[in-house]
Amino acid sequence: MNSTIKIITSILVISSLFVSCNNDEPIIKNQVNYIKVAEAVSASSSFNVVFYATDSLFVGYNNVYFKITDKNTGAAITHATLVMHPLMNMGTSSHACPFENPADSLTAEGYFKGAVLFSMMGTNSWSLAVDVTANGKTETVTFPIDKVKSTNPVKKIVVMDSLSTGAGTWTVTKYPVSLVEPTAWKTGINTFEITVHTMASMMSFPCCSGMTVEITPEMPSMGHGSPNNVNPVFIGNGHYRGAVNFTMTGSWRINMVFKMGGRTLGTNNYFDIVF
Ligand SMILES: [Cu+2]
Repeated sequence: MNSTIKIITSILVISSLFVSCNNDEPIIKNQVNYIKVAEAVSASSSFNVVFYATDSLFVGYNNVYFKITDKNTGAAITHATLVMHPLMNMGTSSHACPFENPADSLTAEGYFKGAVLFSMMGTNSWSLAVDVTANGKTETVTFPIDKVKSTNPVKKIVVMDSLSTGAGTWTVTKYPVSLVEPTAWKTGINTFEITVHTMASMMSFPCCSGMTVEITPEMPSMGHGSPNNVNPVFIGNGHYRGAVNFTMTGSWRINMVFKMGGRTLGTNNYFDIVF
């Protein structure tokens, strides 16, 4: 390439980076795009808290981010304890969903980062209260949530375990399972990370550590699977990580078998993936 062509090519590449530049889209593809979900002031007006996500909130594992400002000094707060309380108001009843409270310190990009695993879609029915402890004060902020959308294919399933407890009686336990990684699939080896929680009550979802997970990806339309997959193993905090090998693009199904104490829990559990 001579230098003129190089310069023209550079200009084309640089300008193409800005073609899709608007308020909704990142300029650089791999940069995390923080979307402001809501902003609120805490109960006694000590803190201003801005709530961000990286996508529209959906049923499944959502990374959530917060920036906190001291209302009295205007200073950004860099160390705080955040305790989250997601709640869905269903009219006659209400329930929570699994969540992971943020760490006490900021990410490299300056956010308190946690996760909320919304269990149902909803319009004006979910809210997120956050107890913020910083500078010697604890105050609660409450964010109403306009919308939690469903996704197709789904990113969250529920494993239903029915344990016989005698003639005609069963104890049913629900295990919400959410897809964490990857957020974008590729041909070849993909990190495959899920969370498993136990639905102890409508309000309590402890993370589940004792599960054995076996995965079998298949391409149903073509009747084949793939080699070199790695069963997810427990890595802490309800997370299980393995690897899925997709040998081509298209529609895949990742079949999952969940076992605890040698017993298989539920049947026919899978994530469909299209890429
Ligand atoms: Cu609900």
